[in-house]
Amino acid sequence: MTVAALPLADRVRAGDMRAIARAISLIEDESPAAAGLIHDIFGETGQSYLIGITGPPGAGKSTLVDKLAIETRRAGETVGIVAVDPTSPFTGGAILGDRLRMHTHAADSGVFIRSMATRGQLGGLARATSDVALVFDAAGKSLVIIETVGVGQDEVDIVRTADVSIVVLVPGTGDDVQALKAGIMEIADIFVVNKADRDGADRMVTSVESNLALQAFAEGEWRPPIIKTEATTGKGIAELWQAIGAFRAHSEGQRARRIRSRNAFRLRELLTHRFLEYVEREVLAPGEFEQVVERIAERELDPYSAAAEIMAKATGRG
Ligand SMILES: Nc1nc2c(ncn2[C@@H]2O[C@H](COP(=O)(O)OP(=O)(O)OP(=O)(O)O)[C@@H](O)[C@H]2O)c(=O)[nH]1
Ligand SMILES: [Mg+2]
Repeated sequence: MTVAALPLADRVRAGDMRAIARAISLIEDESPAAAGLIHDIFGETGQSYLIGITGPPGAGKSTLVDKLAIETRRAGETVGIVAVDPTSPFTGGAILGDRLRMHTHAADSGVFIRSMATRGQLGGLARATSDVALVFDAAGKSLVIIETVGVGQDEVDIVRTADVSIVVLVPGTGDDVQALKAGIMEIADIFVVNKADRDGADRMVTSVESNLALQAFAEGEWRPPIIKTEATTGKGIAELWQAIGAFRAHSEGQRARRIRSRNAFRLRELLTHRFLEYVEREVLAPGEFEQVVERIAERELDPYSAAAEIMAKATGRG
């Protein structure tokens, strides 16, 4: 039997690039076949080390990830990269970015990159991103890097439940404190201050330092290091890779807990999605959801009572 004739899951497991691409497309299109594929491969996943990278738009995350990929390849790792590209699908930004980045690694079959454009539904995107990570995992990539913009709880959760969470900050964003408030500070295992070639990099480092100084770290507890990088030139990338290694060694005993919370997040997200889908399809008549929304708009009904009514209908406990 030729490789192409094998079931998709087997070809993914064999690390076949075209099969990986096909699997990702199924996931992206929310094809029912994607659930079957995840079913087939899930048992063997959990091997890859997941690196989550987040930060404000334009912080240089993609540039950093590309340089980091090169560094990890030197260390003998194989890498799958999935980036959530916030660019509007109308501008084709994701596709263009994808092409440019693939070009960087074109000669290297050890790196696989896929960007996913946000299509408005962030929840679906979080699900798709974690599924793509599973595909890379099953395909035998030793590292999976997930890049998301640090906006929206789902995207932050993806990174929070990775094996290591990296938060990228940049100097000169006007108000440094503003960036610190973005709700992504708490999740960092490692801080990166990128664009260190710019004015204010040291000030940014100091801001993060003073933020960390407010927290009480127990004896032997990991204290997030702050790494200055210049993603465009690759300066600081080796230090970042070292910090990842140090965190990995330090947190070995906690990895199971991370995986657990990753799976809890995934299950919760899926259930929420499935339940809503069920309610809209099976419980409510066509257009009923919109009618309820209309009644809320008219102040005839409050959202709590509306939800209670729908819950009662769905559970038969009216
Ligand atoms: N001066 C300077 N520019 C950088 C550095 N790193 C990245 N850039 C530039 O910053 C811009 C944004 O870089 P990206 O890597 O696309 O940033 P991103 O965080 O992935 O952006 P989004 O995915 O759109 O949020 C590009 O023009 C990069 O060339 C750096 O260290 N120094
Ligand atoms: Mg990017």
